[in-house]
Amino acid sequence: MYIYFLLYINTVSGGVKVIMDLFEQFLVEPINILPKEGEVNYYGEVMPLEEADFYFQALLREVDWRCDQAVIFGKRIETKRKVAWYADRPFSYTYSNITKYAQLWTKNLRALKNAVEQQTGETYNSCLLNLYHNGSEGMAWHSDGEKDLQENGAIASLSFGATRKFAFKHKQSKEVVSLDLKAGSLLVMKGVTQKHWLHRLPPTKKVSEARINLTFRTINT
Ligand SMILES: O=C(O)CCC(=O)C(=O)O
Ligand SMILES: [Mn+2]
Repeated sequence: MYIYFLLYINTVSGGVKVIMDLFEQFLVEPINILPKEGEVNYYGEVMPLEEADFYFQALLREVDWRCDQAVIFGKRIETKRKVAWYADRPFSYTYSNITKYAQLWTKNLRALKNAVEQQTGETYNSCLLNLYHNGSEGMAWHSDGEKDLQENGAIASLSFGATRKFAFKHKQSKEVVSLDLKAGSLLVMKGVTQKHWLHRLPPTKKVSEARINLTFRTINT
């Protein structure tokens, strides 16, 4: 697989240092981008751009996209970002205090799930999908520690569409590690990552195109 990315570390003083600048190099093994207390394995782009474009268009068209709802300080809010949830069975899943029911895999989602399972050597029974219409939509700092999720289970993140920056922040030291996620790239968070690190998709004025992200997860059943 080919990788093409920049990895930045924000020093505690706020300075940004480029620690890696790899262009189109063959990546035999994924690399763990976290310096400590967790594992975030970056696989780079795992499919050709034409295939990533095909899935972006297909998912845009066929997924049952809905506004996300969350209850924050007792108030129900709706996000501009759209979400969907697909799984092996119509599991219920509680996320931001709202219970949702999964739909069954489409042919394309099942193909992507199988490919990601092969690539990562893990299995997943569900997928949370996010559609960001442009750079004004993002996701705030959080960790994926909902009680319905398998503890320390692998979460595989596959991206399509616009390139967006994705960042991790250590809960104690506040150290930040970030990278650009391009169309067709795969990243896997596992082990104690969610205990020690937050992650976010920062909003940006620089991006006007849409992005779709799929996170394959294992829900306790
Ligand atoms: O859009 C992304 O890359 C990440 C989404 C995410 O963190 C989540 O759905 O929990
Ligand atoms: Mn997340």
